[in-house]
Amino acid sequence: MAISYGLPAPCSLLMATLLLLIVQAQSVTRHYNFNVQMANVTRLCGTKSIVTVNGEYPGPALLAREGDRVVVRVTNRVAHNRGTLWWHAHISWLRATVYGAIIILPKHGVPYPFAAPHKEVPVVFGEWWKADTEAVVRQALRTGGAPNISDAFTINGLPGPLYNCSAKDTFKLKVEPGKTYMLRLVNAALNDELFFSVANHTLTVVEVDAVYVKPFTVKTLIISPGQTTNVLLTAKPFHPKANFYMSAAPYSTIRPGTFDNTTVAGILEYQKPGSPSVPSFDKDLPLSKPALPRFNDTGFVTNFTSKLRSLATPQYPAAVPRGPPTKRSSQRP
Ligand SMILES: [Cu+2]
Repeated sequence: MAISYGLPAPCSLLMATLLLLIVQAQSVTRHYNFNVQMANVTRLCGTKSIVTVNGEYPGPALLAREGDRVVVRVTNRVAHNRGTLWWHAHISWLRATVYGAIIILPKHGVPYPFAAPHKEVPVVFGEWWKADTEAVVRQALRTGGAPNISDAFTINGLPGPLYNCSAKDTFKLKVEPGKTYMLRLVNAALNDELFFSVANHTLTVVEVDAVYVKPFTVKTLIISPGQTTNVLLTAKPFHPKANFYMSAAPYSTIRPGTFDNTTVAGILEYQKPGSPSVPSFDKDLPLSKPALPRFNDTGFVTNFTSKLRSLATPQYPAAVPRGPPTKRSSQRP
């Protein structure tokens, strides 16, 4: 330690201890209050209301010293804070493993604009590399080439039975006959748009990116990385004496081999009547697999996205401009 150089030994020890104490005392907890709120801001001779933190634009800087503890208390004061969102890391490729759902229920006493589901289940899609993802991205930066594609997709962190050495890591959704479940789908994959389907069942899309949509029913849906989609899945009225794959595979218009063209599967299983607590998974039952679209089925994707409509009810109005656009709003910069 440079500062104690040349001091007698006991003194140097004392100095070191003192220094340590000072360093410890200097490692502090810093508290920040972030109020997410609307504020009027005037730029280019025009005033508009924007979302800000503490009314500041840009928002306040978070300052800390390495080793400090930072506590940020975020209070959201803007309207429409409801739905499925997700959080994730944003440094390098940490997002490959550092992510999770954010679920914001409606206020107490405010119903969904559809019949309340029996249960709600987060279903988060991800990607898994056998290699260290930091090494994957480092290599891509060094060579200037595309990063190595992932080895598997995951459902709630589990690649499922279609990959080597993975059968025990399978997401299982257990349902009761006749009940409706809301799956809160999140695509947390780094790079891939995904088709998703549950064999022999339909999915009713009710919310996309935390906004209610006019419900529509499909056998397969498409979800982009970063997107969320809530779907209702109604179980068959009687035990179907079968298990069903819930599968996801990528949509891509680029050359095969340049993206992870594998399929992740979870298993939808029915609770045996009268024995709800018994672990019911019966692997001897027949297993149905959904037919997913071809990886480059752009027609499917176009057809799916054309079905997205706002709810447009009195409670959830759609702010659609009426009449032709004014000269100003149609101006291009
Ligand atoms: Cu992000």
